[in-house]
Parts: sequence; structure tokens; C-alpha cells
Amino acid sequence: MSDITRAEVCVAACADLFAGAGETLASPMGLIPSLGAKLARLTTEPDLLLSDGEAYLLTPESTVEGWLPYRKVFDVVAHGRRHVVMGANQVDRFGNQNISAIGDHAKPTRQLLGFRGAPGNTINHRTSYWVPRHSPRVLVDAVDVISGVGYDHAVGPFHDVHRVVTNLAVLDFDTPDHSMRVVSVHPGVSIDEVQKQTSFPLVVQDVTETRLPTDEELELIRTRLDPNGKRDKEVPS
Ligand code: F8G
Repeated sequence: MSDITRAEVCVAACADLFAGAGETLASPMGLIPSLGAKLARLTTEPDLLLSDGEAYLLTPESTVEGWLPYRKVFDVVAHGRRHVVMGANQVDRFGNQNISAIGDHAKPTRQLLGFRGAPGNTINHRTSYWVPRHSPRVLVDAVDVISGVGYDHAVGPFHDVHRVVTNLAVLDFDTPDHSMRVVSVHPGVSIDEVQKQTSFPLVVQDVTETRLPTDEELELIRTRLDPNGKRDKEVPS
């Protein structure tokens, strides 16, 4: 088991995001969250629906199994049986996410993707984030612009920012004031390192080590889901 890579640990951590999801639409953005959603579907969550982000529902091996055009995605967002895993240029201690702009709103230094589906996602259904390079630039005290809504601006009963999975750790907001907490650090990573790469003080209590993928999961990742090892480009070991 000593050859298990950091990328594979991250894929299993992303699969665990969907634990108990049942018949839910998974909308993972980026390679590692997509591998995680497919892995969950092949193991613990056989009813998980996998969107290609355009018009189809796909099996883990990319066979078309359903038709889900954009307009229907909005219906599912509003209905709430969806779990999106978005990226983030910035995420702050209360789970606000920024994919819109960097710097002063009146005169940003960088224009990014825009708000996209982030506001609607975060007020309607479960949302998690994937951060492939955990650093103080991404894990910021307060985001420059709020795209995805965090707990200090939470509106309505369906707001549910679940977890942040990074290349170093798994974090959540299960604290009295919903500030970010370390759930687990990946094997070989220290809590000090996670804190050093984060711009705000993290809640640290009962931290465990992120689990390793099982033999079955490793076999699926290596032979069926990502035989060419693209995962190692997103998260080098
Ligand atoms: C920074 C920082 C930083 C970046 N601090 N500088 C600089 C300082 C960097 C570069 C420059 C660019 C339902 C739904 C939808 C839909 C549905 C509805 C969604 C219809 C679909 C379409 C729609 C949202 C989905 C994601 C995002 C996934 C990633 C990216 C990224 C990188 C965000 C992390 N902190 N950061 N800079 N989308 N993408 O030095 O400077 O800025 O930097 O759900 O859409 O509309 O709704 O972003 O930026 O989840 O995760 O990978 O833009 O590529 O290149 O890093 O080099 O130019 O000098 P990026 P990047 P320079 S849901």
C-alpha cells in the first residue's frame, strides 16, 4: 500500500463527499472531483447520477444514460437533489467562495470566470469545494468577491456548504460559528503545514488522518477510471 499517491487519497476524499447521497445529481468540476464521484457511484453510491456538465448523464465509463440539458439542470438546482463540487480562486473561513474577480471590486486586478452557477448552487443545495493547491492565496480570511455564499451570509434553509477537499486536508464548517475546521490531514501532511498554508486560524480538534483508498478503490482508479494517470498532473505526490 506504500505506493498510494496523494492524488489517490484526494480522489477517495472526494468520493466520501457523496456518502449517503443516494439518488442525487453529482456535478463535480475538475478531474479529481469527477474521479471521486465516479468512484462513489461504483462503490457505495450506485444511485448517484453523473452529469457531464453539458447535456448528458453518463455512467462512470462515459456511456450516455440520460438527457439533462442546461434548462433541466436549473430545475434540479431549484429542486435541491444535487451536490456540486466547485473550484475556487479563494475560499474564506466561513465558506464564501470567489471565482469572479481578484482585488477591489471597483477596480479588480484580475477578472476570473464570473459568478456562474455559484450563488444559485449555494442557496439551493449541498456544495463542496476542491482546491488542488492549498495556499494562503486561496484559503483567505475574507474573499474579495462572494460568488458562492458562505455561512456568515447564509440565506434560507437549503444552504449547505459541506466540505473543502484540498491537496493537503479535508475541512468542514461543523463548528458553533461555522468557521472552517480541519477534519483530517492527508497522510504525510502535518496540521502545522495546513495552518501555515491557510491565512486564517483553523479550528483544530479531533483531527484524524484522511483514509487511504481501499484495494478495490485503487483497482478502480488505476485500471478503469484513470488508467493514464492524469490525476498525478493535478496533484503531484
Ligand atoms: C489570483 C488568484 C488569487 C487567480 N489571488 N491572484 C490570478 C491572486 C492568477 C492569474 C489569473 C487567472 C449550475 C452550475 C453552473 C452552470 C449551470 C448551472 C456552474 C448552468 C454551468 C455554467 C454556468 C461553477 C463551475 C467552477 C470553477 C472550476 C476551477 C479553476 C479555478 C482557476 C477557478 C480554480 N487567489 N487566483 N489569480 N465552475 N474551475 O495568478 O493571473 O488570476 O488565474 O453549477 O457554472 O454558468 O452555470 O480559475 O484562474 O467550479 O476550479 O481551475 O479562472 O482558471 O488561471 O488560476 O497568470 O493572469 O497573471 P482560473 P487562474 P495571471 S457552477
